[in-house]
Amino acid sequence: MERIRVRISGMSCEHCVKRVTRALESIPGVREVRVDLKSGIATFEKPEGVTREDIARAIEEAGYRLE
Ligand SMILES: [Cu+2]
Repeated sequence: MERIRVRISGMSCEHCVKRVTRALESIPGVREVRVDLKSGIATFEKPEGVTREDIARAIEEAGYRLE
């Protein structure tokens, strides 16, 4: 597991934060998700096998964008 940090665009309220948090948590093995609305930054732990593409897809399916 490694802790990573990504920036997400399109979040405007706490509902967005919840949606993004759930989207990230839906990726197998991802845990300890923290999403900050003001900065748009999410941090979480992920297994080695989870790629940036997996993360981008989950975020886009929830209606947001990985920067
Ligand atoms: Cu919102």
